[in-house]
Amino acid sequence: MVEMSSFGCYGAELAADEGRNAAALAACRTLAEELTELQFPAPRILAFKEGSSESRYFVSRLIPAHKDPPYKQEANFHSSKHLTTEQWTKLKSSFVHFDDPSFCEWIRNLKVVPPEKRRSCRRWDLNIDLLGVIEVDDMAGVEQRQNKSGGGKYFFCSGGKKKEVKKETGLGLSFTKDENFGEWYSEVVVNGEMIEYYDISGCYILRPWAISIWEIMQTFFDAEIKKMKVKNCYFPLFVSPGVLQKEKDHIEGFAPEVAWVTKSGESELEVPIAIRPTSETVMYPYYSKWIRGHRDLPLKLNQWCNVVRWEFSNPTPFIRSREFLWQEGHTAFATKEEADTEVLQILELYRCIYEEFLAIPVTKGRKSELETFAGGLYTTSVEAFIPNTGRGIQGATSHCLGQNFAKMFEINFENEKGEKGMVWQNSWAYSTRTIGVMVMVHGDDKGLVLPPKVAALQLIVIPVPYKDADTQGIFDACVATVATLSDAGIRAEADLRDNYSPGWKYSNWEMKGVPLRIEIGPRDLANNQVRAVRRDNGAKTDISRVFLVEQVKGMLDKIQQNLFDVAKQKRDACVEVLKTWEEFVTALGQKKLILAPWCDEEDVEKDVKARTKGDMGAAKSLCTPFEQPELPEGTKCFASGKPAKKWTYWGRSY
Ligand code: 87F
Repeated sequence: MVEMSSFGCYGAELAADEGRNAAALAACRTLAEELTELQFPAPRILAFKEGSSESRYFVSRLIPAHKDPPYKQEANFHSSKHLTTEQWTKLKSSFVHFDDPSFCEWIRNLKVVPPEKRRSCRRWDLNIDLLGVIEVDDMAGVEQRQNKSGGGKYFFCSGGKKKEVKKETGLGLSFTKDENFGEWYSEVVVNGEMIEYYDISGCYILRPWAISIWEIMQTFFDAEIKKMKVKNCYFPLFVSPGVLQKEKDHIEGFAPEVAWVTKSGESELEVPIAIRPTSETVMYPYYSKWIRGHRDLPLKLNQWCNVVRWEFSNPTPFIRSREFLWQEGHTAFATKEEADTEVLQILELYRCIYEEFLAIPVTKGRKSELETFAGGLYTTSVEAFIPNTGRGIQGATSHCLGQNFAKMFEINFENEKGEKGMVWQNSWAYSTRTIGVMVMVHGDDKGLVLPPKVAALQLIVIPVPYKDADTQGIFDACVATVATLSDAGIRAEADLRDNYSPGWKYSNWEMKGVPLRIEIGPRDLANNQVRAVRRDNGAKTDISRVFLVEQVKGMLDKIQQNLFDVAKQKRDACVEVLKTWEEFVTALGQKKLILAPWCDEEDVEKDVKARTKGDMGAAKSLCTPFEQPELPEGTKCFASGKPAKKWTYWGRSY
């Protein structure tokens, strides 16, 4: 049989009636063809090798999309908006399941190009697309169709349909941010080496380039909360069902997202155990045990950990993944005042992470009743906005839980006077979502754009030796430049690889978003200078090596500031202040971030959601900003016509 170990594990899931793996593979390929032709989320497959990341990427991208019914695909993939009715009809009619035997038909017609033949031809000359590469030990299965036998690498091709050919180097993006934001994002996070797709939908490998950003934010935040006397701890990943369900309000709406372990090896667990989606119910039984008297308060704990939420809507790296990293802070106080104060202190740290580290403007505010964490008293958040999609995104939350959990978990204490009381609690978190927001806001058609404050590498030095140049002298200058900058605390490295051209290196580091590039060529060497090129705006400056450190520091600060300014300008340009329902509907259609006067009634928000329901998702309140514009007497709610109580941000959101 044809061995296709890269698909072996998907085989079961994708199996068709005949020739399980072959059919599954064929199904994948047919679908890839159809979907990519219609600009669907499947990447354009040139080739994938056994067990390669490409094959995993392909399957992990394709499976979730393919299993969605057409209306859902339509909603989830922006590109589908551009399809004509005809294309839609074609797509819908071609929407067949993997277990449809019609796929088997296709593999029979598939052109199998054996290794010898392929070596002698140039793929693009033949105008064929290479759909896959499989290693085979025994060609019995293929023999029937090709009358050919033998092992080796076989190439599956489909004819015709010429698409744009990407350079063999793998550099460059095939989608632009404006034309196809969703595909652009997926490509940027992979090509920028932030993530790798994984074969479990909604789970992603976070590569060092992403983790280094996370660590920089973590170092800042961890030091700040320690100043506030918060201590780190670690609670187990697993939750027993009884404890998880103790706070009913809290878990009710979330229950479908809780993942459970039901087996060990082949035997069923007597009692299944949940994987933490958040740790209130994990931690609070112990708060009850540890808090006895007022001297045990405040209790301020934080943990850096992963959580699992089995989401069903369109997964997106960093933004909506089934497992993510976060910090969760859980604090308990004797008084509400202390809790209130802390909610805002933490919110300010979140603003700082977004605005000062990630260079992303955010709005601080309070969530509506409908959006408040069930089981809590009130929720505050920092809200960001993605201009390209016209969607708001909750950046981080800081909740005052009031005494609800204290009641459930009996977290009581005795005050100085010997009176019994219940604690006041807060919980707060930010997650790896921050990184996704950063990519979406700053990235461009060349790839990632990292703000200097969070970039693992702030500066890359690239030697540019010409034919007869003093190559050694140039390399030495690069090494010396890195040493000088590193000594001054700048995160710098030289790219001295000799198997890549300077041009290739430029593109590579642009893709990875390094804020500043320094080029050193013969002319620079002669003039004791370097050439600096900014990633954010491409500006080039010659810098004397005498003033290197000051100049570079100045430039990095400017880049950081400019990224924030540009992002703020773009966001502000999307804000629409309006007062009527008609204006609201129009603005929503124009992907605006809406600021409108609202009566602040839960039923009215529900009504807004119901009235705006559609393929793109309903509109909802994002937050009521703490900074309120003046609300003139007699102003009416945009949605209900009742007297307005406050200005609130509205929009579609992630
Ligand atoms: C999903 C499944 C189960 C969100 C969930 O925001 C439970 C939950 O409780 C859940 N998704 N939430 C709300 C989390 C609230 C809160 N927890 C601590 C935070 C900050 C940190």
